[in-house]
Amino acid sequence: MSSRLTLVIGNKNYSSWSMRPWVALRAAGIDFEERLLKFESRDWDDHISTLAPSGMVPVLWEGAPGGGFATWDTLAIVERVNELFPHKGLWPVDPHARAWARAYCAEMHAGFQALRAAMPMNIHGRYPGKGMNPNVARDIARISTLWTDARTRFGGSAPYLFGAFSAADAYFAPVAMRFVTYGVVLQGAAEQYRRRLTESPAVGAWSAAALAETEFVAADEPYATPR
Ligand SMILES: N[C@@H](CCC(=O)N[C@@H](CS)C(=O)NCC(=O)O)C(=O)O
Repeated sequence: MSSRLTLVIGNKNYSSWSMRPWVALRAAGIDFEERLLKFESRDWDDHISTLAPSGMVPVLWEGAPGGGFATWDTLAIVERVNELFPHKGLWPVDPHARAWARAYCAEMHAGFQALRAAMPMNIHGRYPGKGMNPNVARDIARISTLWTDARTRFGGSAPYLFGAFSAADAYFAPVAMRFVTYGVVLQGAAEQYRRRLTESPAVGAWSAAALAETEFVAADEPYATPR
């Protein structure tokens, strides 16, 4: 693979979908450029149609952004990166762990709508107690079960869901950040894993950059005092 990679992303404070492949690439040690299009900006309006076939971020470009080869949608990006770099450990080596890791990503990709709607990712924000309702509590319980089951069955003495850091960890990183923002505390192995995930180098690098951002996007700030 010779073409350089560029990941088109949104604001690091808010864009949970952008965070997933960025963290997966970074944790795997794969070189890439980033092109950050801020939400509700002139840059977004001017370039989104060229840089993002679906009108949404993230998008992975091989070669020139806007002119090379595009893969959009996080699951497709993870699979494309895995094909380009099959030895970088995007998916676990063990076939059963790999099957579960894919199921975990698919469940995250398609599900947890209540949590995603009521507790949008906002790495800057601190809103303990906000957004909780019975459907959100059900989503959180399911996530806690998923994390505990993977750690128990496949984690071994290594720190992450399926041992070494995989796409499944990247997929749940925005959820872990939401738990910090909204003061959600899990129990036992799930809480330990949440802490390890938020402290992992790739998640830490994304979060530090998110904290350095100053933009306020009202659509992503349901609990802020209006400015
Ligand atoms: N299923 C898509 C979801 C992408 C998505 O919803 N991206 C949001 C940002 S996190 C976006 O681009 N929103 C802009 C818009 O809808 O105009 C994926 O997995 O990549």
